[in-house]
Amino acid sequence: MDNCLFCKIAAKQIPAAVVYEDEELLAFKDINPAAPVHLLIIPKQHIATLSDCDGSHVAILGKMLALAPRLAEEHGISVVYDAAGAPTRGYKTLINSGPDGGQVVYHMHMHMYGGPRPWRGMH
Ligand code: DGP
Repeated sequence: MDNCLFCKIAAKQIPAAVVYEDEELLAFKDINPAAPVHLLIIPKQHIATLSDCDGSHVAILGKMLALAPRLAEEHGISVVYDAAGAPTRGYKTLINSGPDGGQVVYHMHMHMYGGPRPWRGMH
């Protein structure tokens, strides 16, 4: 898409702090982090919102979700179990869709938030 910010980031026309890239996906640091770790995972292909997805997008959606635990591991926010077996750390994954969903950039993306709380504007 000609005027899409995240298409331009995917095409390296606009710089970003890239943390992962393959043929289909890109992940980079959010420019305005709401948590100590705040990453965005995008498909390189332009998909405006989750509402534009159907069964033909199962693979790319699955790849986006499956990338999260790998990035969590690399950024120190994976769920780890303490000596008593209780979960510690962890992260939030979020896809905003449309105005009521709080979406601002109309190239579908999944947020990953993690790190010590509090986080800005989130529970
Ligand atoms: P959303 O509200 O779900 O559409 O979130 C859009 C996010 O994109 C928001 O957290 C800020 C981030 N963002 C906006 N512009 C840029 C940019 O130019 N670079 C980077 N890295 N992130 C951006």
